[in-house]
Amino acid sequence: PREWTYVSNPMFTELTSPMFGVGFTSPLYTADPSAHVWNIDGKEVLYLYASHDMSPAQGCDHMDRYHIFSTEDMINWTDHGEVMNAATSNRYTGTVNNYGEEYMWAPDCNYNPSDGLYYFIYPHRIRMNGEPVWQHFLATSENPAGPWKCIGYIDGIPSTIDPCLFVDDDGQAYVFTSGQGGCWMTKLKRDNWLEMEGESVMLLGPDGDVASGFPSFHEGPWVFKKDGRYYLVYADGYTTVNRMQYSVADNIAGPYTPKGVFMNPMGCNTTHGSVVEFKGKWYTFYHTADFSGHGALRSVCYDEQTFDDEGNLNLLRNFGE
Ligand code: FUB
Repeated sequence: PREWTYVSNPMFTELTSPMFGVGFTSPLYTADPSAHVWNIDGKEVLYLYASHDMSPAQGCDHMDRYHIFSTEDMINWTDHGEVMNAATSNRYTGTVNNYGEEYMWAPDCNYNPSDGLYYFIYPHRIRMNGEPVWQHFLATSENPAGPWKCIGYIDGIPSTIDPCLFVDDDGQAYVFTSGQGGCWMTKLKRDNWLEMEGESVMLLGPDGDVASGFPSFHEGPWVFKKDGRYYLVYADGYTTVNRMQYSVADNIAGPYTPKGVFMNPMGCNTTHGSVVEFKGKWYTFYHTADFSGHGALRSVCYDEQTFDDEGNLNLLRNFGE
């Protein structure tokens, strides 16, 4: 039998849903977890930035808000509530709230050492000149769970999804995104994360990972650094479900060497996750749809992640397909 270590379920919340009305009570479905560890008042705290699944009928095209979670022990989780939604963001963009066109998908967050602020980044599909386009918005806060103030979007990144906001040891920030045929890296200006330093570059194409013998890059890039090497984790395009693969590089801009699959499908057609070190152990966060039985109502969970002697990610529990 499958056993999941969930973050948010069974956690029930009251939602206002265009489909079900005001005060509709539902499990809080979450997906696409981005995990970060911050030092808060001398304590290590793990924060989780996730997408929020809401409607089985409309699926991902209905996600328009976020919750943030935190833990100090990987057992007890705090839900910091609804921290951002399309209506809030629309106040900045001035666009009309129009469900179905204004999705907000997999977010991330990072800390900017130069101004001491946390930056929440989220891909928001909006209409520009009548055309749908994904923009990567930034919201800042003095605290890792908000309250957030939207400051606009990073103008110039190709219309892509799933931003991973990675800050290197020297404080330089990069955004990794997926779409338009591959994985993109965008370097940000040191003194202004709303602006790009140069152009976005494609790091991995859909067929870049030939070593595994399967179609490779699909979406959901996540970058972490361990022992001086950059690990790029992502969902592949394996049949109708996705597995998680990874590539490694000595330089952030590559070349990235494909290392293959480290997570088989985990009870959902999409996969998307993050790998993080917390209090001496490593964890991989991902999502499964087993709790709801519906691929558009996902739940975030995690497993401990181990590495072999060469620093390769060991395969996670293999529940098969
Ligand atoms: O959650 C919406 C989308 O589904 C994400 O952006 C993708 O990575 C996939 O998980």
